[in-house]
Amino acid sequence: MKPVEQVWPPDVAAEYRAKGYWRGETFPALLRDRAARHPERLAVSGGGATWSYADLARRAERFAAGLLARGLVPGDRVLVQMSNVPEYLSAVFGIFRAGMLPVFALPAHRRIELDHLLRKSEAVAILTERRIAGYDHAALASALAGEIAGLRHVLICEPGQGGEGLAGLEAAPEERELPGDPDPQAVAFLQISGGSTGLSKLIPRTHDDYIYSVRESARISGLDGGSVYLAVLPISHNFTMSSPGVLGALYAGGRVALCPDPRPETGFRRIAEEGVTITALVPPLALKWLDAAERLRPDLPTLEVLQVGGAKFLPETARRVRPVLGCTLQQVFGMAEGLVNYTRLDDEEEIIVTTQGRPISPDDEVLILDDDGTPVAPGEPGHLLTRGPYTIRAYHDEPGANARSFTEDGFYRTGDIVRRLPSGHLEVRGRATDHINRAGEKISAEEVEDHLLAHPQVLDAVVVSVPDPHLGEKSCAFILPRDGTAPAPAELRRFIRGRDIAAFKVPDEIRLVTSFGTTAVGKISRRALRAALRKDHMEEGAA
Ligand code: OOB
Repeated sequence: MKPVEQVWPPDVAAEYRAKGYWRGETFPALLRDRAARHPERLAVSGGGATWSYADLARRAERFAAGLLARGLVPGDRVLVQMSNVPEYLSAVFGIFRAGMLPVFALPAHRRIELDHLLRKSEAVAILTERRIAGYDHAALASALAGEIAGLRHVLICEPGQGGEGLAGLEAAPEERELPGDPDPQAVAFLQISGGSTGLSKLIPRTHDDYIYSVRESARISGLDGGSVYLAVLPISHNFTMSSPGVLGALYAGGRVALCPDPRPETGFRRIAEEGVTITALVPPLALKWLDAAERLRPDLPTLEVLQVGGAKFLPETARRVRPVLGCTLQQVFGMAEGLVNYTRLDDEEEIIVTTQGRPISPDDEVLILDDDGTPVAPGEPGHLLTRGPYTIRAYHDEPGANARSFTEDGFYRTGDIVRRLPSGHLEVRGRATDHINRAGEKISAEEVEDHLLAHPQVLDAVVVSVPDPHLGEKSCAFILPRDGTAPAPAELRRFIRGRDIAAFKVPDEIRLVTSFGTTAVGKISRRALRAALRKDHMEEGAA
């Protein structure tokens, strides 16, 4: 197995420790500590469960013992594909407790994505639910285990009433010796990148760096022991997990409430039932919730903060949050690779509605550069590069991508175009790389193009993002057919679905073209071609 690591230069690491950013906390120790401090306090509610901190810690230990009893060993990687169920938390903390590393997949992922993540992480086990939203994940997991030699364990959670879905996978902790706490500098888990080129990359995050971002995020978002965080977005996404998310709520000794689906009616009901104080949405969902709240006038007196992030939230919509929902908006601009920016709860309303916040840490270094790599004048837009105490220096096992995505002195090239206000707040202006941000889900144009090119009647394909009033952006595929035998768009869509990829990657719009315009393929870069086609599409829309 290839070792997973995340290494900062020794002098930089020493400085982060000296400044108190990295405190040697680890996930197993964190849960044990909270369970000792306030064992009876509620930690998780929803999906039939009401678990105290002691319950959660006990369940995590039982699951850890179950993993060891099956023959998994510390250091093993376990791919987790679960929805917003309570068992997600006991499983993930159980994997940490067993000294193993979770690899986080999204419920929307299908064979192609899972196959890639499993192979790349060399996972020995996959943990998933029998069904999520009607899809048979157990069948897919078994099929993958038949094909990938190293994948030896298929672990199926059967969520039901009372959060007993992992019962069949547990063992008595007395019978298995659980390992000691991990090295805080060791990698705790593998998160996945949005990925602008091809398939997702694996992001190794350490206990020290991630817990620093969780601790500060919880503070910035005002979490304490009385906070109730409602998890609406997919729980394994970095935003829901740690900004401050479910981990921030547990760090602060508050409670995680689970939301079974993201519809506004469900969300309003859960907020009222649980006394939710903070929740997080992507912009298209926030828009739906605002429209629904104007209609339904829900009574949400406990809700203090609505976080919105993952994609650009337009000021017109942002302005409606306070009057309509009666809470403070917090914009969040983050990335699984590290850097997270927040508007502060006491920022002026104008800053809150027009910017995407400022970094967590005084040691988040932010560079804004022009195309030639020279810093732009203050206030001008440019490419955002960053490094700091919780931003990775490398992806796992990706020499090519690492050379492209990081500068020699360790800055991560985010691919985002931003400008910085005198206050340090960033305004996201766009993106330099070719991914589509569809309602917060990142889609690599290149990845979808590769699937389209596999169709026998497709000579070439170019996928671009186009603005959409509901999703923020949607994907449009321009298809150059082979020898005049054009495939019907519906047939192409069926073909892509049949490729077993996440449904959000299927192009929203498919256009057949006889050429890619004046821009001859091969003569200009695909990036320029994508830009030209996007422009054509938008001008047509405007005409
Ligand atoms: C979050 O993480 P990822 O890794 O799914 O996506 C990161 C990318 C950013 O580079 C940027 O292009 C975009 O998503 N993005 C935003 C944004 N928040 C993220 N673009 C405009 N405005 C925003 N507020 O999406 C993520 C991770 C942690 C917290 C929040 C979001």
